[in-house]
Amino acid sequence: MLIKRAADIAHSEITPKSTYLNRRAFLAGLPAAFLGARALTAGTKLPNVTKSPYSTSEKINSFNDVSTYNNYYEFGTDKNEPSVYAKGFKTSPWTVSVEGLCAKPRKFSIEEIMALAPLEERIYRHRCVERWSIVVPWIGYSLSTLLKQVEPTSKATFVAFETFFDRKQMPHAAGLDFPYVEGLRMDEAMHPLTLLTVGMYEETLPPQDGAPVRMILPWKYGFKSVKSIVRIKLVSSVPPTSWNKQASNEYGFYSNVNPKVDHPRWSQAQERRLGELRMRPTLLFNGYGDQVASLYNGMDLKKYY
Ligand SMILES: Nc1nc2c(c(=O)[nH]1)N[C@H]1C(S)=C(S)[C@@H](COP(=O)(O)O)O[C@H]1N2
Ligand SMILES: [Mo]
Repeated sequence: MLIKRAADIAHSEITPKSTYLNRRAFLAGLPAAFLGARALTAGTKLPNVTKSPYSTSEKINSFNDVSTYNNYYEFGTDKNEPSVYAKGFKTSPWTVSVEGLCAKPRKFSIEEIMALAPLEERIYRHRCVERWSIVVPWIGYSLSTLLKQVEPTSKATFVAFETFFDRKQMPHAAGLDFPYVEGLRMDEAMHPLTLLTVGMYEETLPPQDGAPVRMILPWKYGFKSVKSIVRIKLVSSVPPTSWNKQASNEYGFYSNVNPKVDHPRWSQAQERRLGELRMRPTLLFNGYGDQVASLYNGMDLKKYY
């Protein structure tokens, strides 16, 4: 059977339905595009995405690079496994609970998250601790927009993330304790570069890239950028993080990209862009130092790795 993607459907075919959806959207105060069930399946075109001044002008990797070479241990530990084993991952219905030290804790449906703020395309460099890097046009908005909704109290100094885990849907999960957890300091979480991500390449995220909602932190190693988030908790002390629990001498809490701090088993001074053969020099904070270095003023980055 041929299944049409939203972008392939002629306007004339959908007009009656869109009239109906517009009415529902008006009633709910949400953009119409997010109310149809089809809008939330993987690979659906996202409308009205604006360009961001935070984007790099470097050459973008192919969609194929970014969707077939993945780290997502819930769907297998080999880079090619998530694109195979995450097929059919159920991302609807989906809710994200935002809770903890805040005045207005609540659950957000994925539709509410998509409609909370204008979606921006942010072309970011992304660096994995295993020394590969990619350039991806992600789509989302700053995490601060979501956090402000729940009104964090002054006691909220860190943010803890928990991601989805279901052994039945993830029978190939291996190599870590699940669910995968991560954390940020509050000022890192509120930084405008910190992207709550719902899409890439003009579409909703494929499951292997973290559908329906993930983080992207371009100045940190890839493992901080958690996929398929279900809980965001405002807390008052450093939250546990999956890779630190696994090997604390290899993976610290901050995990800022730093060519001068080697991984105990290999140098971090160079990286290979997917699709290229040559090695490139790795930049401090992955090249985002102008924006983020001030977050770490006075900190010994060799100690706080
Ligand atoms: N839930 C979850 N999130 C995760 C991971 C994971 O195994 N599970 N791997 C991390 C690592 S190590 C990297 S490099 C990035 C990879 O994102 P990408 O596959 O979209 O490039 O996802 C991160 N987020
Ligand atoms: Mo990674």
